[in-house]
Amino acid sequence: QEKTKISLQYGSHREGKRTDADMARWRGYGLGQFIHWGVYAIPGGHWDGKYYGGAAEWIRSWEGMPNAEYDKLYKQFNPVNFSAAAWAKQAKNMGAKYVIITTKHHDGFCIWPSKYTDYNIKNTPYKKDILKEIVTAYDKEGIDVYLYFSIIDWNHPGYQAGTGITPEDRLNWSNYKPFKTDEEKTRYATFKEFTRNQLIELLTDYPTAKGLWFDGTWDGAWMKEFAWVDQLEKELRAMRPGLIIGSRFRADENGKRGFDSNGVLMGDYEQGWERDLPNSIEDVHGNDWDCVMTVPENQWGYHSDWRGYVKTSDDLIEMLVKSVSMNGNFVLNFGPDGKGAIRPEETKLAKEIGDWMKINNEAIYGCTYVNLKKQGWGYYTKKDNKIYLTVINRPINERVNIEIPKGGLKPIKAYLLENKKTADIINRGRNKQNSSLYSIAIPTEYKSNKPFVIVLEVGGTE
Ligand code: FHN
Repeated sequence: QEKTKISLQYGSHREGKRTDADMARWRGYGLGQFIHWGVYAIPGGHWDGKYYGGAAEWIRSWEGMPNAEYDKLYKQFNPVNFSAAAWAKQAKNMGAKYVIITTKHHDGFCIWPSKYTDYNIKNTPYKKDILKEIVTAYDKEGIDVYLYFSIIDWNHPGYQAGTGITPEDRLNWSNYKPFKTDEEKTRYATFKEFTRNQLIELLTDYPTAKGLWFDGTWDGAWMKEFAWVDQLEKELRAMRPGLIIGSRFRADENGKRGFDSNGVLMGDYEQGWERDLPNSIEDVHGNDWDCVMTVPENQWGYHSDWRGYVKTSDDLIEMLVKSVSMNGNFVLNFGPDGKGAIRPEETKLAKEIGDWMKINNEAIYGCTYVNLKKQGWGYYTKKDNKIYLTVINRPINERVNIEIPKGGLKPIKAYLLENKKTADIINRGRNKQNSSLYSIAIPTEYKSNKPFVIVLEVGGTE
């Protein structure tokens, strides 16, 4: 029985995927790069000789970090090792098709010379517009740029999450306490106007950016402004036809974010997969989505002392393929240091992923989900008449098994993507469910210490 729909004025304004060319391009990216860079890169997870175990970009919220000290750090921001061209080249070599850059994180520091606050790059010793340098360099490499923007802004005097709200309360919408006094309301009104101005400024001054990536929108006061935010979203979209905005921007009138009260996605793609991946295609409900992933467990900005498990390129390649196999993009985070250098661990990963992508990118770019039963060896992706089998766990019997239901596409030939060597297709008959069973024999002489791809050309039906 169909659930009755709640009538919503500020819910999602579209059902189903966007069908335009800009979104089709987004869908084909496969791999992206995230960059978290701001003044938090200077302390790099330490203050006054003490180690901060939280995410480095949150250090200002730590009791060991006096806010007044943090808010002065920008006076030292002088990234003498920064080269936008080098970053962009590295991203290109890794195989990234888009980049999401933090224009302003929760601390409120702007890497562009915003007219609306002095807390920006122009007032650092560096002075130059870093955002412009980044956008220009990535544009030049043909990598699409998306602007990360935090709604939470710890620096703006008008930013407040509600009456008498504690930092903990801020994380929970139900703790929201509406502003009581006119003074509070006026202050928040200035903050809204400031936010709107900055967003218009970004779209005006960086006209090649393809989209906005919002964060820090769980804030109760912001969510309460659902009608105003909805209007703002319309305004931004009207300013820039084709603009891509994910599901984090606004809440509906019942405080539902990401998905509205009817369970319909808000925005153009789902932004809920942070340091997490869906397990199966059912988990993504037919929506576009991206996964944003850190290299260590939970560090986005630069932390000089990564503790705990650090992902390997094999881990990350698996996540990339897994994402694409479920119609998602995979975005890997980088946290450059206070001088503008990308740390050696990240450079090594970028190189290893890039080496893999050079051989195997055909199994990633523009590829989609394949409706075949999941197998233990790895993941399927597909483009036109080719199904790509990315082998993560090489079977001990050197055979990659597949099962094709009656009416499914018929295998014609198989070969290794790396060297085009034929892989024999062994027909193992049908199972009880009448599906055709095949084994693809991995060519015996083929050795690989990385995940590898078998191309299966298909045609006709089983
Ligand atoms: O609090 C932030 C965090 O620092 C980081 O920017 C991530 C990236 O998706 N977003 C927030 C948490 O959702």
